[in-house]
Amino acid sequence: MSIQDQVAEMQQRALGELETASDLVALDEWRLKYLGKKGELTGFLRSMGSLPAEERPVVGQVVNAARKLLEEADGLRQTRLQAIALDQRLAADRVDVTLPGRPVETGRVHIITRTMREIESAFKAMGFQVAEGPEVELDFYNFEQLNMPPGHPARSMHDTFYFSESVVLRTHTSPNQIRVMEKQKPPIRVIVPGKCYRSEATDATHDFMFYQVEGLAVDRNVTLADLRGTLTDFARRLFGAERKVRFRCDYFPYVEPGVDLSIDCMLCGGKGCRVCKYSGWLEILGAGMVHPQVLRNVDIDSEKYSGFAFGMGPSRIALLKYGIDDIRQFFRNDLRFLEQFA
Ligand code: 2NM
Repeated sequence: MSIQDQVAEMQQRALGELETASDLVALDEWRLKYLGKKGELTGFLRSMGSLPAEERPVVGQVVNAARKLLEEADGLRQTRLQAIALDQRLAADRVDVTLPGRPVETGRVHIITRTMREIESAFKAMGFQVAEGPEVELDFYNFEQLNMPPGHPARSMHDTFYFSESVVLRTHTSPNQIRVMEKQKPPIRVIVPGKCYRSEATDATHDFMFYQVEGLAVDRNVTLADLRGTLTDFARRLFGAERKVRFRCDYFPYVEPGVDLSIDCMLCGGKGCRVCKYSGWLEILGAGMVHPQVLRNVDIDSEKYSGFAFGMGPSRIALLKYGIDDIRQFFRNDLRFLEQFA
């Protein structure tokens, strides 16, 4: 068979195979096989060396014509296959715009955070500022400065987490009040919110981590009447303007006298129910006149100045406000519980 016939045969075969190249990878293989550097067309050009010189131009022309034809066919096929590939990709990536959207959950502020903010707003409205301090605290601030020297019986009321003999997790936010009084001289009106820790067996009303909001007012001529007025106002801002209040004696080592404040139970109107344990009253905070020794400890002249202080647990406040029966619910992160207070 002449070379011309061989080229013609190859061209037929190549065009036939091109029709069956079903994707771009197959097309690449096809191109290598026929048009590549080691492909069949190049093979013909190489074999021309063995032809008589006068035949070479003729064969060269035939081979080049075949190359041109195959390259054109390749180009067309490539365009076609690219279009098919694009169609396939578009079909695979298609977005069904008629599908319903996935619901976006809105977050909400945790009920304890909300309660803290309500307490803070009530006191801010009365001219108090907010101060925060460390949760890892020195025994010196957590106890000693608060009239509880080593061995003081009141220390055992606080089941303290110790890092060392002198470093603890604060058992209340009072140490931060001491820090405020060290830095700032009267007049002082401040509240100190934050986390506290006690190494206790937990039950429905105790957790090993809890929040506190404490407050302090120190100035000339601050009296128990100021304490009563301020905290009565607070109780009514938070629990309703019609609340009755009741102050009774209580003991805290860093105040003298110490009191606690109860309000009439807003759930039963004072008649007695599960939440107020059938007493008609709900205790919401402890308070007292800052002990003169505590003032002297921070170099405030207890002859010139006096102050009242108070402390409360937002968990207990929220518990009473919403009739919840177990404070451990607050930090279980069970959304079914937390979502109730949207
Ligand atoms: C309470 C009850 C009564 C209190 C006192 C002080 C300080 F630093 F001024 F001495 N801080 N917090 C206090 C007083 C806290 O919580 C039930």
